[in-house]
Amino acid sequence: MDSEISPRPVPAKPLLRVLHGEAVWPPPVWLMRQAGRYLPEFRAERAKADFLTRCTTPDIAAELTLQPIRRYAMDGAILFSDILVLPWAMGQDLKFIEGRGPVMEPIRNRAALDALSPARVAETVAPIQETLRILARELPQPTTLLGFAGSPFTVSCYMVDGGSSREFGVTRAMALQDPALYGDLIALLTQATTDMLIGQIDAGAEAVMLFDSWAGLLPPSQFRKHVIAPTRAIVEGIRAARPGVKIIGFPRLAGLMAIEYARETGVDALACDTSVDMAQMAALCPSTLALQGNLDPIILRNGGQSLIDEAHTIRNALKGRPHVFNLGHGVMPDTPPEHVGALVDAVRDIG
Ligand code: 1CP
Repeated sequence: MDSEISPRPVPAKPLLRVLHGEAVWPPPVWLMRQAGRYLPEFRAERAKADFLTRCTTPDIAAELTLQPIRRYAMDGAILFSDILVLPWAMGQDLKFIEGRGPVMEPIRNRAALDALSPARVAETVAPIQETLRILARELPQPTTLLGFAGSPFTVSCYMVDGGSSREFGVTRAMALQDPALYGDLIALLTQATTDMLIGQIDAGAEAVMLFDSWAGLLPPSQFRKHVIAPTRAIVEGIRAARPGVKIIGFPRLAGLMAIEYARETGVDALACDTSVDMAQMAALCPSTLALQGNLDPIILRNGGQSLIDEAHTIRNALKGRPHVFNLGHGVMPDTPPEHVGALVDAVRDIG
């Protein structure tokens, strides 16, 4: 049918088409943290191995990635892994503690930074490459396989503070008080992230996403230095090595700085957090820039008619523009799985 309407061959995958700057209706949909504790089949797998083992055992990681695809036929499948796998692969001690989150041996001086070994990343992440190869074979044809990494700033927050925090005060103080040390850490992460993402692409990732969850903590001068500049270097590094691969950037809670981020980094898609009015963002960005987002995860957890209405409001605000429907942050663990089904149906309903 499509070929009768459009004379040119259209790539089959809706999500990739949007990342190429095409408006697709209804928009493709996937959700951040779509593999997670809200799914009973995820909790069943979870009992079998600890988190890092799950990330680095190809059969388990592939299974966890596929679970939400089987249930909801999402347009995107995001590799099951974590942004903290990179510092762990460089030799930094990492544990995920129930109820507390990640705990790392903090990097606070030159000796600790020098002890990190980017040379060992390729070997440590080899099982993750294998996960991507399995997924590239097993995913349904229309589903786009997404690789990812944390952005240098957000990963540095966990590395320097040593775990989760609301403010990441130790990291932000180091950036001001010891700019040489902090700059070297960001430079190390920029190169290691570029290399790791190229490795993911070579193993089958069709597009990649950079999570900068804590970007909004920085004032503009620091944001330009530690978010925009490293992200631009990663985008340029990937483009030079693997031309044509699409990149999604997520500068969470960056406010107006997100516009400068999109322009200056050259990402193909800007993922928007819950605070963004998508119609306003669309008016402020070039029409070829894909926007991703941005339903509030609490609205998803809450369900009901307000979920359907809000999903339609976001979708309709971006009609005619390249848009990937998603949340503004990850699925909450206590979200009823049937709400996710209702959301996907609402996004795809064009009746
Ligand atoms: O099994 C468990 O309970 C562990 C929970 C879990 C999961 C499922 C963690 C611990 N990480 C993940 C997977 C994960 N993390 C994915 C892959 C799959 C998917 O999205 O479906 C991705 C893309 C991430 C990315 C990630 N990890 C981010 C960026 C996105 C965001 O949520 O802001 C961050 C900040 C992390 C760090 C992290 N990993 C896990 C925890 C508890 C944390 C700390 C979060 C915090 O500080 O608030």
